[in-house]
Amino acid sequence: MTDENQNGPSRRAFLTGAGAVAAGTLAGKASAQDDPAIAIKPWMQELGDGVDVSPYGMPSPYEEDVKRRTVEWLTADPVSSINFTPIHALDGTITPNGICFERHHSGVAKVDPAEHRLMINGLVDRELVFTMEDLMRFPRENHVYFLECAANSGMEWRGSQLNGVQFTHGMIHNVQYTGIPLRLLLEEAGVQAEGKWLLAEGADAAGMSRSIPMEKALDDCLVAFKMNGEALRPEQGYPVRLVVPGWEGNMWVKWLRRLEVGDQPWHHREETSKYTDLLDDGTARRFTWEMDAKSVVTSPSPQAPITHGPGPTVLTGLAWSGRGTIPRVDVTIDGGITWHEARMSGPSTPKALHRFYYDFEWDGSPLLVQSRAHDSTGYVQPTKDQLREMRGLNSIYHNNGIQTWAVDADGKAENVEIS
Ligand SMILES: Nc1nc2c(c(=O)[nH]1)N[C@H]1C(S)=C(S)[C@@H](COP(=O)(O)O)O[C@H]1N2
Ligand SMILES: [Mo]
Repeated sequence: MTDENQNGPSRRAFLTGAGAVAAGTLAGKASAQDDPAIAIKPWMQELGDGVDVSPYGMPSPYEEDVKRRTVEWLTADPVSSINFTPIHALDGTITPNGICFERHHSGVAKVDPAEHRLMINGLVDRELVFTMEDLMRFPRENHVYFLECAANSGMEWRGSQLNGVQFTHGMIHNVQYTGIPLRLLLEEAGVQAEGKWLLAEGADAAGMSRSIPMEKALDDCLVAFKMNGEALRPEQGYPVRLVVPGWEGNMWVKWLRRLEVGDQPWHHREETSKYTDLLDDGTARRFTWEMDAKSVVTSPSPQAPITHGPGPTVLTGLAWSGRGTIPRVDVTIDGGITWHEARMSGPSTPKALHRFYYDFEWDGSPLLVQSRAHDSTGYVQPTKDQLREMRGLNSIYHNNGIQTWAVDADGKAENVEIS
């Protein structure tokens, strides 16, 4: 095939329409003269690596920037810290295992699955201890769910602060879990009539624990051992973690070792001193488990500027709700003067990430980009001002306010606040 056949004007005109050519809005080059890179390249003239050079494959070295990142000043020590998913660089809805954000209270526990046990005790007919092999004999299910730390966007509560969607919204991941309905394990133990609460406890040195109401435990929680088809990563709780769909990430206990049935909540650290919201009147919101609907534009954004100049431009982002699906996302590029309904693409399943696109002709003028999610309960994502009106200025957790990116005429984007 000649260059003419691949990139010739006639084929271009066929693909994009004569009108588009006349308007000068092509997203490609007209001919080989315009782009010498079409020439033969070294990799076309030599053999590549054989199979098995990397028995467990890694991304292309050209993608090395697509990685988890932390913010040094956020925490005093990396064993009780957090990093962020590079959502600015991802597409679709599934988060690859190696770049799911991590949040640990005492580092990544090094659990030997052969020695690991899961115990059920408390108000049950039979206290039970399961090996991993025992767990594998229960019927299992597959579900895709997002996990969002309640502190996601927490640093943005009082105003725009961190310049990148990875840092403002990257305490989130969305993977397919394989796990056992928690209900089946509880039925095996026989929950007694007074058993209204469940304490889930981890096998890490922090022994992190949370109280979960029994209705939720019997509803859609999973005891999961696989993510995206392979074993959980150590960072995500290998060999077994609790999945609490739609609810704040803190409850998704990793390295799960104990489930205690009780008649009331335990009021442990993570549900008193942490993961509560101090209101202006001095009282605190507690047990705010469900993650409210939220969305964000991932590109353009500070780490994903527009580099191609004016013309056809793809705006994209993520939306989610702890209460169901996201039937609709609105997008504005003029700071909310006009809104456009985004195009949803990909599976729309409850309590999972949704992907949206808005394809537009950028005229090269500065933009104020925002997105606004509507969930299947009719709830609409609030502005940051509306949130602050309801909850005051002391909050950190549960910031689901609308995010704004200011894009300048060069396509560079910055974190700003306009409402
Ligand atoms: N055992 C244990 N479970 C835990 C934690 C922990 O430190 N120890 N951190 C919690 C918090 S605060 C969050 S947000 C999620 C993070 O899950 P991830 O590391 O898979 O992103 O795990 C939760 N489960
Ligand atoms: Mo968290």
